[in-house]
Amino acid sequence: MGTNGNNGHKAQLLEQALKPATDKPLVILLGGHPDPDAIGSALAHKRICERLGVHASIAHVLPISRSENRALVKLLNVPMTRIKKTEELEQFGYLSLVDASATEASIQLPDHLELLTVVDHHRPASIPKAPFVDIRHDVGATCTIYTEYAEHGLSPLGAEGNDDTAVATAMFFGIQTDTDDFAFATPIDFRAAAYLKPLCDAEKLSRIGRRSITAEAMEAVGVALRDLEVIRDFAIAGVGRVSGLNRDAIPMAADFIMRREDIDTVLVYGIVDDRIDGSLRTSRASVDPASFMQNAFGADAEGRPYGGGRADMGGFQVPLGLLGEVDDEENLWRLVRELVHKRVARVVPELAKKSD
Ligand SMILES: [Mn+2]
Repeated sequence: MGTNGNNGHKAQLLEQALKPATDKPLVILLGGHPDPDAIGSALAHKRICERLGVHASIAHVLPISRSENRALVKLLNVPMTRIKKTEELEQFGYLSLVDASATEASIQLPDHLELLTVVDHHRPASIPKAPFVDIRHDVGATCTIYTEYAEHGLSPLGAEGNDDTAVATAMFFGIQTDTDDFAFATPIDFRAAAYLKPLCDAEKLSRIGRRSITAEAMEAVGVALRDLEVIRDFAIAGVGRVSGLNRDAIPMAADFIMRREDIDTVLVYGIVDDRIDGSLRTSRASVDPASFMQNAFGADAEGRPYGGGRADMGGFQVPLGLLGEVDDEENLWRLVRELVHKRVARVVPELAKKSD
């Protein structure tokens, strides 16, 4: 591969950026709800830090929301701490970001925290300023980039009698999930996965990959199927209320309904905490999820659209506002359902006729 020399160089630059950071502990702070790619990359990064004598911890702010990701953390004993307050970050002097190029917005970082490294595969809103930045768009996962560092860095996975099984297994699963089970994997992702595979715990990989879902999420999918309305090739379904921990039941239900052969666009919504949370999925090239949701739900008082853009392409969140004061859950759901149908009817007019 013609790029190996270059990426070997990147591994050296990463080590050079981390090497002097032995005077204060470093935190790898994960953004959003930690997913397998972020967790696998964080483990890989922590391992590099350890080899260099840098004390590194993995932390996250938002809960791990998918049960398969909780299974990953549990089965592989991933050392991760959830933090809720800025004070809990005071002890750290250095910051590393993996699978993200901006820091988690839901927490204020201490001023003295110094951003050392950024490794990511998403398009950044702005290029972050740090001694080491490696952002690539030709790979499907950040774990792929860390696999290349492992191959070309100072200590390959599994070398020197080290047991790197947990790290390799998490990294493989990170590539697998971020590439949609390799459907969108690039040749570089396949190459990385091939490097990791013999180092993985195949039994654990298969158990994590079974993707158990919580009883609440399964119940939510059931509610969605009973509520399902189909208008030509468009489907809409509400899941009722789901807890914040199980909000992924909404995209999960959307993905499941998308498999129905006679539809190509689906919108699933529910109540999560104090907001309406939804997911739009489409396989039709002419439907742009961002403008669909903007046409249906508009924007907030500051002109920010309720959906589209950002990380979750087909996601939208609308605050309940005054509706949140309705005490009766059944009434609240009826109102939310009516509101969503009314708004979606702006884009799918037949829905209004059907709801009458
Ligand atoms: Mn990723």
